[in-house]
Amino acid sequence: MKMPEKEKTTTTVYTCPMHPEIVSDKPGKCPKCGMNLVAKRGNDTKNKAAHQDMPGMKHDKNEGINGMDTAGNSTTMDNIKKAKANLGPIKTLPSNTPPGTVRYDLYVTDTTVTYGGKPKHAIAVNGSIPMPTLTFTEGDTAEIYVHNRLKEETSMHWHGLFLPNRYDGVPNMTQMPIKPGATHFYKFPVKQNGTHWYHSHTMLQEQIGMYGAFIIKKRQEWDIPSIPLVLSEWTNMKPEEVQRSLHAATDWFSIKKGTTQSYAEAIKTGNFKTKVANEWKRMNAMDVSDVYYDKFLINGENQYQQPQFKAGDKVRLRIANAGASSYFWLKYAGGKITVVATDGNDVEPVEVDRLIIAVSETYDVVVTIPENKSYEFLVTPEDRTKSASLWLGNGEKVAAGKMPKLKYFAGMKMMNDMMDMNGNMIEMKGMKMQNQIMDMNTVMYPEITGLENAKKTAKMDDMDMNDELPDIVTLNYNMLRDPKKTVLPKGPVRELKFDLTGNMNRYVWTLDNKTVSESDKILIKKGENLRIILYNNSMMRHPMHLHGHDFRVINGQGDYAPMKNVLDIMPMERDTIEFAATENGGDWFFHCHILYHMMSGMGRVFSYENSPPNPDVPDPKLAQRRLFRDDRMPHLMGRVGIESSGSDGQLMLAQTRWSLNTMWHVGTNAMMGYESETMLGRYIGRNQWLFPYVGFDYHYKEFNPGEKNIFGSDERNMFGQISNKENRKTIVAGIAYTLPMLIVADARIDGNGKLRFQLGREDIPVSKRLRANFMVNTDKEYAAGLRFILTKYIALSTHYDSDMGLGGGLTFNY
Ligand SMILES: [Cu+2]
Repeated sequence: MKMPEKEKTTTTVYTCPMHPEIVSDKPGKCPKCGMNLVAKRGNDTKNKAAHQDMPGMKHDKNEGINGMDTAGNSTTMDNIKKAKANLGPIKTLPSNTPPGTVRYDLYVTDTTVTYGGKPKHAIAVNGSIPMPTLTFTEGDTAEIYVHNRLKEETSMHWHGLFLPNRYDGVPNMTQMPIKPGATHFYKFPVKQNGTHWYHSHTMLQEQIGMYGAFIIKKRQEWDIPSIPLVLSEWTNMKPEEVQRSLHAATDWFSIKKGTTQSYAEAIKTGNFKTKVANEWKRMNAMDVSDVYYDKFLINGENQYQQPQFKAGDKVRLRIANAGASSYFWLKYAGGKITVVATDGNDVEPVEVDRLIIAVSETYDVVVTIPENKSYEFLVTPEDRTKSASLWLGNGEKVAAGKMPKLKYFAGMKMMNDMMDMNGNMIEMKGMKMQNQIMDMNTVMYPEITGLENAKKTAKMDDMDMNDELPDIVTLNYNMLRDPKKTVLPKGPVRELKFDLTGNMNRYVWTLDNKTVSESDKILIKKGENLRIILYNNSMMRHPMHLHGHDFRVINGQGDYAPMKNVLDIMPMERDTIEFAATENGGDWFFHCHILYHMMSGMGRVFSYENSPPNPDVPDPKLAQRRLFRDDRMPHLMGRVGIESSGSDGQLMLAQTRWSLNTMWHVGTNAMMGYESETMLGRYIGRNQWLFPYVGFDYHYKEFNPGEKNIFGSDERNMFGQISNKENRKTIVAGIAYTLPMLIVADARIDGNGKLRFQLGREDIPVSKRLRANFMVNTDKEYAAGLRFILTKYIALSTHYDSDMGLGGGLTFNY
């Protein structure tokens, strides 16, 4: 292939985005993770192709891999210059009403919606989902009456607003819950401007309709049309059931999404080794999001039309991600997206092809309608299962192009490499993972790394990959620059560090492995500056939100670091934020805004020292007890098999650390035996692999002298002790430990001094819907079974058990 002229003057080396120490003079695969190497040119290059140096790092190309936190500046400044020129001068108009009191009455009622094709319960405010857009102008005073017409408690939080603590709307923290039938009054001066939003902070109400836009216009505002866009998701499942299912580690959501990542799928795509390595590190299949949703919505509609625009019109979209757990990709069919604000704070305009909006973030963007056609503004959840669209303009439809499916096994391969055997994320040496600069998910994006199909990949390796790949500019936090200096006022600086931690399998999400109820409030002083360093040592990204304050996101923009109130932090990233403690007191929540992460305890409370008492929290002790209930809540789960040979099953009541578990095997006759074991135990450590327990074992089995199994007679166990299976009623104590390959080893001793050692594994993902399990122990018992999952709750099952023999039937899963 003839090389283009520009190529001859530059030196090209190939390196792995995940392993910068791997450098090669020709394209190929990384020996460490198998990822395609990407081209990285020498420093002299200024050609366009160099944009493609590293997926997700395009704006830092000139500086190579190291020091990229400060590097992208010149590229960002170029982008800002271009974006400003393209935006042109935008006329502003003064507000025609003087500052005054603006009153809203919000009536919260139960309602029924059919977003997911079936009538389901939801909550509306003034009959509307999303809740009505509340509009103010800077300098106004907000007076909002929330009338609770539900049969349950509620609350209202004004997300991103600076306000007196008692009006922040966190139940059992800044106020008591609004009782059914009661009205609560919120009043605060509107000191900011920009795009904000509001939502219920009570239980899971935010998932089923309690979210809306909160728009504050400047007194001198841009004279272009502006549309608030509230993004959300809908599931036909009750949110309480979603939450319980996540804790029960159901894989129903991945079956629905087609992301089981089973052994059959691994073998078929040549990823068997990857799958084994993944389970060896005790990981379950990973996804970028946890919940399956039936519909995605823009202002309550899947296809939202705004036909009034003509060629040349500019539109400001005020976008709030009100999804409970979905990040969204934003793409536009009519050209570049110009980002002008985030979380209600202006930024210098930058032009991008796409951006991801984290849960609870807001972005203001300006788009142009190029011709008299209808242009798609496409909203795609990060897992790319479905989408929602806004259509701007009238006429022939111009689609933005669906985003291709994620390459899950590529993601799994990367995760394997990033995770050590102790379940810690390995920090990349010499590589600053921060501010979304290097999107670690890039390995899963076919539009950047090429298709998963092996033939096509091989073909691409022969060519200059850079010319093949699309030049996609993706927004990251390093490109956000405040138009004014944002340095904090002088004051003492206190540094706090948090690791973001989690346990996917048990769905426990924490900071430093502690939930809100397991940790103390963090006392802060008015006048001091807080610098918070966050390290994401979990496998998911988390949108961390601070109530009542904006923070600086320390990026490459120096004194002009952007102000935000939500920080999206990707796995392995280490990000720094800082804020001035300027409030008059109170408790301010700092938490992950993924609703199900927050409810499991992922947060902390910042509390001003010597705060005046909050008149809306007359009994702080009671309030705290109720607040702590949220993440201490136990969840019930179970599995009951009804098969031809009898019944076996398990019921479990578990919370963050404790689990009460009862299991049984009941044969159809006494020769098969009846057994039940009840255990109470505590999960130890961040990974919760260790589980000491105490319990009670009842075993009755008629002794049959002729009976033998593959280990011989079960009259004695493998330690030579006489089995007491005929009639065993005894206390037990033991320790279970999760081994590589997710095999659980269990050693116990019973009240009669009998020892038992057991190995077993549940839920081996054989194929998309087929699960296998096995168990073997030193009492010469063994079992193996298969389940074919039909619905979330029902599976066809068969199993062989050394006591009960072969059986088949149904297994109910709860
Ligand atoms: Cu989270």
